[in-house]
Amino acid sequence: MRSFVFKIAVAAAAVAALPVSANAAIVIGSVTPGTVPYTGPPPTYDFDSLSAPVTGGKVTNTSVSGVSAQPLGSTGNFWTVGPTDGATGIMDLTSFGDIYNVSFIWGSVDSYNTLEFLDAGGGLLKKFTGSDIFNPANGDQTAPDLNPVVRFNLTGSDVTALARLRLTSSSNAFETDNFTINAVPEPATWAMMLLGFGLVGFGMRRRREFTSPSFA
Ligand SMILES: [Ca+2]
Ligand SMILES: [Ca+2]
Repeated sequence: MRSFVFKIAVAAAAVAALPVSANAAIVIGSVTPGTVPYTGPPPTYDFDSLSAPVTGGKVTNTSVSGVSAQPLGSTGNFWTVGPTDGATGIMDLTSFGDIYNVSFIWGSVDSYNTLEFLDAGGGLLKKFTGSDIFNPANGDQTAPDLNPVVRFNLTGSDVTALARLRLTSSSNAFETDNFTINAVPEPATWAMMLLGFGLVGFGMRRRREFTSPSFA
């Protein structure tokens, strides 16, 4: 019995030591200055050959002075949201099931750009503004720091709950391209899941042994 408790304690400590939290959270994983050409993760949606399930805003390949600018590193079409092109843009992610991270080029980051992660009922899971990405978020159209590839990491129940992204911008504009939606767990997440399955299996084996009726 002592060794059983000891094994559970060792396994629990190992789970606690892993870097991935089981708590629901959506956090900024990385903000990588933009490059020309683009060197971020392979896009799921580039608004060109890989069309995106978006409504609102405008998909265009043309920068318009005072309205929207193609993000640094973006090619072909990009997606822009703002008062002129449509101030609310929605990307539907319900076809993915679980989502472990989302990244995209956030072009000419402005303090008045807002990104919201929503669940299937429209409930807010997490909200970020341009000022969370870079300060000052002054909308510079050529500075790599203000046209970064931003990656958001999801953990816990948020992995399953995320259903759509909502982009809003109270002034022109919130420009984006090259969205990558990752539905495959990271290696560290896999390790934790496998350890979890192992613990459950171990517990079930022990319970069977302890509850077996004895007629001896
Ligand atoms: Ca594009
Ligand atoms: Ca902008």
